[in-house]
Amino acid sequence: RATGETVDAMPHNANKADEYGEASSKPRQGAAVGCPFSVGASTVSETNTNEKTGDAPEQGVNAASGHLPRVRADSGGQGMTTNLGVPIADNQSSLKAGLRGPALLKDFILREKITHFDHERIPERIVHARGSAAHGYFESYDSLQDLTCASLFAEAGKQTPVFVRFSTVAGERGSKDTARDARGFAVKFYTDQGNWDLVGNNIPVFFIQDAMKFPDLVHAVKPEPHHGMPQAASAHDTFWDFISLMPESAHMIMWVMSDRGIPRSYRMMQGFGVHSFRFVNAAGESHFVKFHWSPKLGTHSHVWDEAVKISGADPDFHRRDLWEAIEAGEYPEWELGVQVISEAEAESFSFDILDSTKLIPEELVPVRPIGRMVLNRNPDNFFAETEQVAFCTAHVVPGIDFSNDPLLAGRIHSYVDTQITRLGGANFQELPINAPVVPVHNNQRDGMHRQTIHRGRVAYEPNSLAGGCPFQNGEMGFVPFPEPIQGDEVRGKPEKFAEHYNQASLFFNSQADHEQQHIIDALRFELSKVTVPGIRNRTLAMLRNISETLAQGVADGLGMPLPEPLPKANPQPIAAEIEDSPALSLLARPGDGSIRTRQVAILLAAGVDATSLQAVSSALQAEGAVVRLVGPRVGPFNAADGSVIEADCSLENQPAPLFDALVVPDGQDASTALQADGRALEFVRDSFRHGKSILAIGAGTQLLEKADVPLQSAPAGVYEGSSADQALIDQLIAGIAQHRHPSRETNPPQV
Ligand code: HDE
Repeated sequence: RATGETVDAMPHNANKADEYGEASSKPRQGAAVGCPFSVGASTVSETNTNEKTGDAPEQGVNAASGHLPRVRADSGGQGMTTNLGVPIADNQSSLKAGLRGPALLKDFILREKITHFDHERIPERIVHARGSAAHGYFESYDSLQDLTCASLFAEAGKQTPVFVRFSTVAGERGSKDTARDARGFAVKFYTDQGNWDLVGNNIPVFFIQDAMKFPDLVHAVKPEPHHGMPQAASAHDTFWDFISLMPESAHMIMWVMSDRGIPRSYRMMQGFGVHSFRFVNAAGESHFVKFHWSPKLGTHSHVWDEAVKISGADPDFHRRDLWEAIEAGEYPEWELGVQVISEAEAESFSFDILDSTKLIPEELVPVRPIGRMVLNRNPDNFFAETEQVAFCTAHVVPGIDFSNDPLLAGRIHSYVDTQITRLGGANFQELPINAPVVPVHNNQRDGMHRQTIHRGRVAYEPNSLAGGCPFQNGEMGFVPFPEPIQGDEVRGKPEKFAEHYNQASLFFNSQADHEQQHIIDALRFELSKVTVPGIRNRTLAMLRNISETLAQGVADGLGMPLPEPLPKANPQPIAAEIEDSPALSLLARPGDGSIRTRQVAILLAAGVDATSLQAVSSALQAEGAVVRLVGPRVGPFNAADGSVIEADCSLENQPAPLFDALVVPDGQDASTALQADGRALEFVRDSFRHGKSILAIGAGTQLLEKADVPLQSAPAGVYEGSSADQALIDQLIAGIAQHRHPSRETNPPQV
């Protein structure tokens, strides 16, 4: 929809009457009425005019748009055509032999339209089907030439366009955003030496050690094959059956069951390359590296009850959050850091750096910041960009190479392979979103949907007819690190891979008290959905090897006795380097302390005190928060002073879990009306239960009392006052900046 004026200018469909009876035999009136949307009225952040039709597109600030304009289309001011450019006279009725007669096969316009429609869907991704993406750029802090010859790190300030897709793993394409799951964090760098895809997750480790087990893992977590349930959930028998038989998953399970599995926003989670990769410099020297993305807004999560309720109220919660922030110019930003390890150091650890179920604690090897990434443009078209983007771990550039992690090896094969089915052939890299910004020259030819028109008669090398072109780049090209390799062919794993619990314990022990409790609660929930007692029991036996407190807490929650610990694959204890890693808690990254983009609900009803409402609203907006006025219905309400205040959303369409904080302004009549509305009481209770900051002014406090908020115990993050003075508002702002107030949590919840 373009603008308000355009809609008002078209109060009804003036062409409609021409579609019936005699009038339909004459051609329609033409473009003027049928084309109300003027050029330049796009809702996306740029006006995109098709280069083929004339004006050059506006480039915006993002260099990534540079290679997309040639394929962008915008129908503003254009007449409708078939796919072959034939002008279409009538888009309302099929061609018939007589008004009540049969439709005619020769109606190529109808047939083209329906045929195209019939083929609009492509297979969804086997995992990570549900996702959202954005364009942006990466900027290098320094020259990293001592470590890598990768051109994107060549000098300080160098910018490289990126396209980033975030995703859940298990759910289908239309599933909810707030499922408990790992999140994909896939970054495509369009470097000037080709595309590099860093296809990571928001969790630095993985469930399994070897690609051989990936299909089993995915079959176990996906909906059970006989009845297709549950959707986007790991809380079922087959998942926990597999996990409890695969103790190497213990560490990853700690992460997924922690608050990391239910992030508040894609903008507020870390990302990790997971595997060890190599940086290789121009002299051919190699270092192992682990990649870390750290969000400027800090790391924050939902609580489980909130995530469950959001999935009903707004299944697109994370998609909307990312989209709206970028449209508002609040560009999300992450810092890229690397842990750099020499071969010798790698040997010295108690764990194997080729084992993706292990991380390298930051206390052992600090993370060195090397650049920042800013996402500053939403895609123009979800399908063409977010759906068709093809990330592949095989896409590396000179200066970046693989390690021998056996999980990574499988991925190097899998991603290219899966795109061939998903995107319909071997030419998927020619799709605009996948194409590099540098020219492509080789002798690969033909295949489904080939776009390039190769000229000349030579498609082989060596050749003399084309002067040897395209020629090999030699040492200027991608040269694999010449790692000396020796060994027998064997199906097996190195010794250190057999230690499964040290880092699971490290993670659990490094969490704050409430974070530990959330892990216990999550396991209680998941295992209570498991119907086979033996699977619950075996999982408890596995948890005993991680932490007795954890195992006992979960067992109590299930009403079960503790079983014997699971026998260990490696009965010899291996001493871990450290037993506490503060960096593993979400609290380690509180963010920049601002409340920018935080969503705050101000409840209102007839008789609300306009002064306190407006004072809080303006103060919050001045801090960059997004304020929504929530009424019993949308539309205007008379305030106590006779002014009119418009509610832009309602208790019904925008319930409490969608907000970060709640404000109840003064106004006796408004408070009385809200106290009589069960939805308003639920709004307060959910805000309280989910640890949100709550401010009540004057008569607004009565609503909190009616909702059983235990005001007498002065709960953290609940602020009251007789008027909206600055000190009170400052308390609220500081409270929102803390994200939430876990000290209010009780088990079970009191409110
Ligand atoms: Fe993936 N994974 N994966 N994965 N993965 C896919 O590729 C696979 C793994 C990750 O936004 C698929 O294009 C194997 C680890 C992300 O488009 C597929 C193994 C990590 C995305 C595939 C793994 C990931 C995928 C499905 C074990 C974190 C979404 C569709 C050997 C480091 C990318 C597709 C996007 C997608 C295979 C394990 C992250 C089937 C075989 C570990 C973020 O190729």
